[in-house]
Parts: sequence; C-alpha cells; structure tokens
Amino acid sequence: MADAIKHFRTCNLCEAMCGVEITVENEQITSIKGDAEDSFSRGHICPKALALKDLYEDPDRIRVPMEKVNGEWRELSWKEAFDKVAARIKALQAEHGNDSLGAYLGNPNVHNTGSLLMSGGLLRALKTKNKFSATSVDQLPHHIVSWKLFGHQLKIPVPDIDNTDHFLIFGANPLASNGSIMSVADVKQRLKDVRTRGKVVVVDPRRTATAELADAHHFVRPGTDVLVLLAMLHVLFEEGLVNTANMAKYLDQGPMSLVDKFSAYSPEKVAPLTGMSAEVIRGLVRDFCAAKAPVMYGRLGVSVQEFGTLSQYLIMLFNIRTGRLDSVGGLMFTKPAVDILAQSGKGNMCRFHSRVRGLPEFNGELPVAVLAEEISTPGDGQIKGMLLMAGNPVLSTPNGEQLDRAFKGLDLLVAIDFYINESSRHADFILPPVSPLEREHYDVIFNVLAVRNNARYAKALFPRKANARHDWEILLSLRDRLQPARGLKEKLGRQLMRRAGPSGLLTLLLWQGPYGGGLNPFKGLSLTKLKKTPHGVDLGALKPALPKGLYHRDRKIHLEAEFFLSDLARVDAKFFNQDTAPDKFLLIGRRDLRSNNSWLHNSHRLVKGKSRCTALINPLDAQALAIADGDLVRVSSRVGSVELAAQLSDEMMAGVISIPHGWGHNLSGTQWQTAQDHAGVSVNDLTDEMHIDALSGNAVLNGVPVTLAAVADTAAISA
Ligand SMILES: Nc1nc2c(c(=O)[nH]1)N[C@H]1C(S)=C(S)[C@@H](COP(=O)(O)OP(=O)(O)OC[C@H]3O[C@@H](n4cnc5c(=O)[nH]c(N)nc54)[C@H](O)[C@@H]3O)O[C@H]1N2
Ligand SMILES: Nc1nc2c(c(=O)[nH]1)N[C@H]1C(S)=C(S)[C@@H](COP(=O)(O)OP(=O)(O)OC[C@H]3O[C@@H](n4cnc5c(=O)[nH]c(N)nc54)[C@H](O)[C@@H]3O)O[C@H]1N2
Ligand code: SF4
Ligand SMILES: [Mo]
Repeated sequence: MADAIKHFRTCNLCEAMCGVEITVENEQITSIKGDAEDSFSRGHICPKALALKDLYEDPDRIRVPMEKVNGEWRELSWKEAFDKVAARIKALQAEHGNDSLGAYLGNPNVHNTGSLLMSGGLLRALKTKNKFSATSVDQLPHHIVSWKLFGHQLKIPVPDIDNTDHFLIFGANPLASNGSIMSVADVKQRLKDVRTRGKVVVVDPRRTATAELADAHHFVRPGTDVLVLLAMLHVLFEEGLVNTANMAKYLDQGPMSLVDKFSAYSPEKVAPLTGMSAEVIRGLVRDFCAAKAPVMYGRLGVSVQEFGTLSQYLIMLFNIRTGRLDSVGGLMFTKPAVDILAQSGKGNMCRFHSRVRGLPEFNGELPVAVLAEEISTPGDGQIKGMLLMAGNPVLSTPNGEQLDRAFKGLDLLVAIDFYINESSRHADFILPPVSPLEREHYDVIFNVLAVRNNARYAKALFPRKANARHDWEILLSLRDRLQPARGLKEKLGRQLMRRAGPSGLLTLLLWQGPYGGGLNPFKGLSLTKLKKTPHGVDLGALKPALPKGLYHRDRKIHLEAEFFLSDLARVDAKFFNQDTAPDKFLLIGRRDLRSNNSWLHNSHRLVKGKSRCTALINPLDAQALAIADGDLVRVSSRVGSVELAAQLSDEMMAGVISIPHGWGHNLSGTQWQTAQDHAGVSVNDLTDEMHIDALSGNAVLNGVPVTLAAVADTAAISA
C-alpha cells in the first residue's frame, strides 16, 4: 500500500479561510481535518470542509465540455467548444450589438485564485455594458461606502474581533456563516473571548445561534435598522458622547457637523416602528460608549434591505463619531501581502444606467435585479445571450422564476460551471473547470478582509487531468478567440501570462506587496517561502493605518453627507409621511452551517437529515392562523408563492418569517441528483426584483412583505 500523503491548504468554500489537513492514500482522500498548526485558523473547520472531497469525487460533476443539440447534451473537445462558443458570441454581437451579450459572475469567482487574477481580459473583450454579479445581492453598499469615504471600493475596514471588548452586531450570524467581510476562522471561540473581555450584543429579527451566545439580543423589525441607527446617532449628539479625538485630523468636516441631520430621529419617535424600545436604543449607545474598545459591525442582514446603503453608511459614521475607526479593537484596515487594491479599480458610479429601469452601474456592473427585464424587453441593447460564470442567479436573485423564464427565451447561454444547475440547465454550452482540490490556491480577496494579516499558498492536491481545464485557462482561451492579440508584443505577453498562470502572477504580486523583497527579490515574503511554509505565515494583528490607507488625494475621509443623507427623504416618506398600515408579515432569510448558497446540496452528508428548507414562524403568529409545527403553509408575495413546512419557534420575532435561500432544486433538466432529492423551495420566488435599495440598486432580500396561510388540504398536497 502506498504511503499516506498529508496535504495542507486553505478551504476556499467560505470566507473563513480555514486551514485543512487532507490525507490521501492510493489517490483516495481518506480524511479531511482542521490543520491544528495553521497560522490563521488554529485547527478550526466546519462540516462543509468534507464537501471538498465530495466535490472532487461527485459523479454528477461535469468533466468535459458539452453542447446541447435538440435538447440532448453531447460532448465536445475543448477546441471545438471554444471555437463554437466564440463564434456564437461573435455572431450574436455582430447581429444585435455588443450589449446583446450579458455576463453574470457568481460568488465562487471570489474564492478562485485564477478567476480573480485572470478574468479581466475576457470581461473587457466581451465589450458589453450588461455585466452583473452576486455583488448586487450582497455587499454592494459596503463598496459604495468605502469608495465614497476612503476612495477605494475594496478599502473596507473589518472588526478587530480579537481586541474589542464590546461587539455590537447588526444583521450577521457568524456562527452559521463563519463571518463575512470579516474573515475569521474559529469565530465561536473568538466571540466567547470577547465576552470574557466585555460584551457581545446582537440586533436581529431572529434569535440566531450568534444571538444565543451573546450577552444581549434585541429583536428589530426587518428593514427598520436605518431608524435605529439614526436614533443612535441622535443620542450620540444629544448626550454629548461624540468623540472623534483620534479621527479629527483625517475628517473633511468637524465632529459636530451633521448634528442637525439626526435631530428629528429621537429614539422615542422611531421606537414603535422598529420594535425596539427607546430605552433599549439609548442603552445600546451608552453601553457602547462606556466600553474601552467597542466596535459596531453590520453585515448581510443590513446590506440587503431597502435602506441598505444608508444603514451601512450610518454604521460607519457611528464608528467614526465614536473614534472607533482605525483604533485597536474597533473597525480596522488590513495590510494584506497581495495588495489587490493597487491592481483593481478604485470604483466609479453612475457612468451609465440600465436600459429599461435606469438603475446606476457601480464599477462597471449593473444591479442584477434588472437582469430579467433587460432580457425580456425588446429594443436596442436587449440582452439576447448570457455568459454565466460560477453562478446560479435563478436561485440567488430576486424573482428567480421570472429570470428562469427569461433565460429560456435567450438565443445563447454559455455556462462556465462544473454543475448543470437551475440556471445553466438553459445553457447551449457548458464549459466545466476543475474542482477546488485540482488547483492551486491563495486567497487574494479574503486576506484583504481578514482579522489577522496572513498569507498561505497551496499547490493543487491533484494535478489537473490532461483533458481538464482551469477556470483561468477557459477565460484566456475564450478571450484569445474573441479578441485576438494585436501584434507580436501582445501575443508574447499573452503567451507569457498563460505560461506563468496564477502562481506566476502571485510571485510578482507578493514581491511588489508590503512584505515583499522590493529591490531585493531574494528577501521578504515570496511564493517560494510560502511553498515552504504549508501552515502559512502570520503577519500580525491589524494596526492603525491612517492616513496612509486613504485613497483620496487629500488623504482625508470624505463624509459625503449629501450623497448618503439625501436618502433621508425616502426614509421619511416610507416611515413618517404615509398612513398605510404596516405589513402583517415580513420575510427574512437564514444561513445554515451545512449549506453554502445554492451549490453544496449535492453532497449527501451535507443534506441528510430533516429538511432545513422550512418557514420559521413565531408560535403566536402560527396559532392565530391555526398552523401547527410541520404543517404545510403557503407564503405569497407580489411576485409568487411557495409551499413548504412550517417550523414554529419563539426564536422568531412576531410578524417575521424566515426561509433560507439556495433551495428549489425541483426544476427539470438540472444534473445534481442528490440536490434534486432534497429540493426544497426557492425563497427567491418570493423576493421582488422591483423592491430595491434605491441608492445602490442592491436587491432587497430581507423585509419582503408576504402573506401566510395554512394549506388547507395538507394531506392531499404532501401525499
Ligand atoms: N433570498 C436570498 N437570496 C440570496 C442571499 C440571501 O441571503 N437571501 N444571499 C445572496 C448572496 S450573499 C450571494 S453571494 C448569492 C450567491 O449567488 P450565486 O453566486 O449566483 O450562486 P452560488 O450558489 O454561489 O452558485 C455557485 C455556482 O458556481 C459553481 N461553482 C462553484 N465553484 C466554482 C468554480 O471554482 N468555478 C466555476 N466556474 N464554477 C464554480 C457552482 O457549481 C454553482 O453552480 O446569493 C444571494 N442570494
Ligand atoms: N454556512 C454558510 N456560510 C456562508 C454562506 C452560506 O450560504 N452558508 N454564504 C456565504 C456568503 S456568500 C455570505 S455573503 C455570508 C453572509 O454572512 P452573514 O452576513 O453572517 O449573513 P447571515 O448568516 O445570512 O446573517 C444575516 C442575519 O441578518 C438577519 N437579518 C435579516 N433581516 C434583518 C434586518 O432587517 N435587520 C437586521 N438587523 N438583521 C436582519 C438574519 O436573521 C441573519 O441572522 O455568509 C457566507 N458563509
Ligand atoms: S468555515 Fe467551513 S467552509 Fe468555511 S473555510 Fe472553514 S471549513 Fe471551509
Ligand atoms: Mo454573499
């Protein structure tokens, strides 16, 4: 029997970047454990890490390029596939214009070193304004806030969890998600450590696992965080708690500027709308200001709501006005070894707008909430073909059912994906890349957002087979066909890039980065050094960085009140200027430790057991509608209706229903059998593409008005 080989790498499935130890015997993975010596994650992993093995072995995973001919899939050689796809894209754009091709980039692109470093060329070669990504169902508000305030969309400060003594969390559940825009392995222990130093406080319409662990949890009515945050700033000024001592010289305005903006939002005024008492709101501010090293953090629950951008701005402003930005234990900037900020666009907005609804682009992308209408509305610039890269927008974007119908009508759909999912089932071509263990990995993005500076690199565990391709190879091959190199110099440049691959680029980026050798390439942090350090290199705790970290020319933080606070008119109109009765039920999402958006449901070990795709309902709400635990219920919104089992729990705030996203694998033509066997329903058949955060165009996935009813004939329907 061959000796067991131990391989160390970073799990790339979520943002936590856990180090894993994978044992291989006779080319079979025999175990996946947390790497106890890992410099970042200290041995922590979650159940999803085992899916790395399942993904590698999954017989449903597509391994060769395919074309759909008369409804039947047939295999192609890579050359045939690239030639045909490029010819079809060219023909489409020649006939209908460049914008007739749309592109959607899903979340796994940011977990993929090669795609991140090498997709730029293809995206430019597509020459289309119709680019979309999962950003606009997620963190778009964070980018806009950072771009406006600090001058770079990726200059996003993260909570210094290891040093704070008062962690105030709005709309995040790191115990399930393992942290987001806060890469932090072993978050449970780290939160417990915060409690020994001080307090964890959670504001969430659901008493989540994170809330259970916290010292205090407060329910908030979905979508009303903006009011709580305005009232918190009101209290800050009213009670003389503003303290910008460490910040004053970096701000473009004095500490008391904007005070009049918050005077109208007293806690007493907003309390009845938010479900939080005025006393609790005042207490949040006083406790925060009494702590030594407090920090306020808001994540997905706050981003994907009607006032997501304004709310994230107010969270940043609160941290700034209390001197907690760039302070140990507060919101801190990172110093990653690969300075991807220097390589990427700082951001830009409103240079063009979507054709049908006129929503603004950000950083060259349009909000995905407009994708279906851009496909279905005839006229110049109508989308007739789509390129999907590592995404499943039918399950992950609002009004998925409508998008599904729109995809059906396309002239061309090409998917770069190793599964035939609910979106790529409409594809004419599938170009399948290798699975995560068959490629090298360096986390380019999540080290920018990590609570400790760190660097780790791993080679591919299994070399890619001769007849397989990396994502980046697929991207380069398509680019070469769509936009051939002009002249010898460009040709050589492209050949060099292909030969160097991601590790060549990483060598360069590490060398140029803040820990690299600079003038002496043999010194400093290098890829060679990382290859010899399989458990990674710890580059230390986060340190104050201002004003160096600022990208504005004047090296100041721009408060940009006109842009963000112009949205107060919309707040007033929604909450104070109309007599409409509040919606009876509001829908929110939830994450589960054994799920990852829409795409790990083909791993048997992650889906076994009781269905997690249930409607969580407060027992008093259920009682009023004669709904018992396990009953089938119908949840309906403006755009659709789903039926699923009710799960009663007082962890839900009254009047709020929670359904997880990423389920709904019951559509025909997909090729993930285990997922189909555990189909569930798609909550995005309820979310509404017309309900957006107007300031950014980001989708509203939390606080969706819905109705709830028992399905009378449960037995007949579930039989
Ligand atoms: N209602 C509701 N909707 C939500 C959310 C919510 O909280 N509530 N969350 C939103 C968020 S935060 C996000 S990020 C989005 C995610 O939305 P998407 O990015 O659209 O969806 P994923 O489920 O991540 O789709 C992943 C697809 O990428 C493929 N894939 C995985 N790895 C690779 C790879 O290395 N290369 C290639 N080429 N393909 C790969 C998988 O096979 C799968 O088909 O969903 C959003 N949708
Ligand atoms: N296991 C697992 N881990 C994941 C993922 C996954 O699908 N599964 N997805 C990954 C991705 S792509 C992302 S972006 C991150 C997201 O990571 P997180 O930001 O931690 O997101 P969630 O776990 O969805 O937590 C959002 C919380 O907001 C609450 N909430 C909903 N509406 C409101 C509201 O109006 N106000 C307030 N204050 N709270 C509200 C919800 O109840 C929920 O507890 O997770 C990543 N990690
Ligand atoms: S928390 Fe789980 S999925 Fe996320 S990186 Fe760690 S092991 Fe992987
Ligand atoms: Mo996300």
